[in-house]
Amino acid sequence: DGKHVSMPVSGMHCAACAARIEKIVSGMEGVAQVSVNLADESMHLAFDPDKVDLGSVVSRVADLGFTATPPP
Ligand code: 9UX
Repeated sequence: DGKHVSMPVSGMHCAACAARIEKIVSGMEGVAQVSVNLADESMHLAFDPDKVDLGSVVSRVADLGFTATPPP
């Protein structure tokens, strides 16, 4: 059983930005599903908290040049 979370993502300027994030994050262990919305500047994530933590996701997104802000 997994968790779902939505969070803001800043720094995206075109659809390819969103696609890059989806491609990389969806390949991470423990991530079941990821959907990035360019217009909303948001990301929805389904994940297994036993296999991946949100900090790792945020870090990978940062490596791509974007800022994801998880809920506190
Ligand atoms: Mo679009 Mo995003 O040309 O880094 S891929 S702005």
